Amino acid sequence: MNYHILMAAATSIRARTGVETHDAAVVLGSGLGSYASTLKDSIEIPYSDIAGFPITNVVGHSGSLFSAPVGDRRVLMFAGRVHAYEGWEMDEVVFGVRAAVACGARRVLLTNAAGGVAEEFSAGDLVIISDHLNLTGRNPLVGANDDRLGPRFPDMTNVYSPRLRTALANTFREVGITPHEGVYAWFLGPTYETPAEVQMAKRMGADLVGMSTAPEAIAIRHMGAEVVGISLVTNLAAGISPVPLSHEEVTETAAIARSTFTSVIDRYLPTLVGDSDD
Ligand code: 8IG
Repeated sequence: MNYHILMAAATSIRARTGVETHDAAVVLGSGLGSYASTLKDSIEIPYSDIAGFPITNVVGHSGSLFSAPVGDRRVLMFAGRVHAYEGWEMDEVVFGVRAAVACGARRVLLTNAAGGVAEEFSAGDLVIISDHLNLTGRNPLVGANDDRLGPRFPDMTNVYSPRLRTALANTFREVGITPHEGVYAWFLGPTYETPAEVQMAKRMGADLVGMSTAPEAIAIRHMGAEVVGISLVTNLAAGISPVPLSHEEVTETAAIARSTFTSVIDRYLPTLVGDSDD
């Protein structure tokens, strides 16, 4: 990671927003990016205006960073993320969240669309990520460690903050939905898994399968900020589902789940920015 490019990105974000410190950040997953446009008094910065930022081009992934007030605090929201399966290097995949932490974000909510592996999950469920399995053999911290960002060998015991997960489960109950939790297995993609791979992941402890989130969680924890994650189960994983998987199914389910997702995020943002505790 080039430290100076990262600091230049943080400087661009500060300059474009006129906000010295953002308290938290949210990454919006596939089909969930439209949440950003519901933010009041937000400032939109196209990724192309941020120094060093990797630019997206995939259908269903727009590419802007939003800055918005939440009470007396500020949140950064990413509508569109870059994935390893598009050919981006690990440093590029985690660039945005690292820039957010460099802007002061102490807590980051990572959201994604994922395949459901656990028997109890149905398409449309929102699931709190309890932990992850990195099945890709890739890691954003490979290479020389920059001690200004974090330690060489970061502890991964509680990647997904127990405190933030408990608060998120309470938010789920408040909006009337079951607070499911699950382990997210990160696959490289872009193929969905074979049924045998889904069974492998399940036996290894996976409840969800997806192509994002874990590298960002690693990079954020490396920098010492807190992480919390939500998966929207947009499809049952291959072999769990009786029908073949399609990107259309994913976008349709995301559209149906959008209002519940919106209620959860609306209610959770004050906790995320730390309005209630510090
Ligand atoms: I949406 O079934 C979505 N993303 N790896 N497997 C993987 N990623 C996904 C899936 C899935 N569904």
